Amino acid sequence: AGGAWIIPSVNQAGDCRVTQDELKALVGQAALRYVEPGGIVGVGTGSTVNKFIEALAAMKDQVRGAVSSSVASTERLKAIGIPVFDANEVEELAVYIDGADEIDGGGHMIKGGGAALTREKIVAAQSRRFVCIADESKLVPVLGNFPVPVEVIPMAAARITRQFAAMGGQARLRLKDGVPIVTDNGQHLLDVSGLKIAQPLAFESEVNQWPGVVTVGVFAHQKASVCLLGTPSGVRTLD
Ligand code: ABF
Repeated sequence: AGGAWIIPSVNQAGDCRVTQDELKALVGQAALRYVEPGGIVGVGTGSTVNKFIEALAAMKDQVRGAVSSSVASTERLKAIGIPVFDANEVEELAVYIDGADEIDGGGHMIKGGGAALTREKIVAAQSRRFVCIADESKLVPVLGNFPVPVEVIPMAAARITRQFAAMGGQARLRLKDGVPIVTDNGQHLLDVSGLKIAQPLAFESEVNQWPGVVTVGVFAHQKASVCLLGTPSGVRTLD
């Protein structure tokens, strides 16, 4: 389908360029049409989702609430007055809105750049429909250029690193100020570069069962049912 035309911003040089931020706002706004009035919406994490949350404020009285995938998104939802439910309080959600670090033509994604991959996958799993919102830079022919985030139990990190090395991947512990970051679930994160993931479903199933892996940031079992892609000529809907 086509999509709304946007007025590109014109900078001092007079050339009109659409910023990545404008593309994120475009798809954040476009996602509203997938939110069921009176329903509870599943909400992901990241800067594109933050644009969706900002847009959601305009229809907050039409939604019953949200199930959130991170402390960061919970804080933003509460700040605009949207009730946040625990995932256990809701059996099934009609829709889950979330971003991605990469998405391929089949709707498979790499996610976890925002360190929220575990709760994102949990909320995606309890949603009937996964609407991915992304700027066009995220669409790739094959997943893997973006290092794959993997949430791990700390004591298993070295062994999992060796297992990735055996398949040609270089796993690095995600650090902040030289210290391993700790996720909302109290675990560590590896970022694995050097992989080309042509079979996302097989890759996710294989890595999921390595002892110590909490979540692998390949969303193939929970792939996107539809992707709203922000482009300078409007929103492309891939489904
Ligand atoms: C989140 O959105 C993460 O899984 C993913 O890394 C991130 C993408 O962030 P952004 O929208 O800021 O590019 O769902």
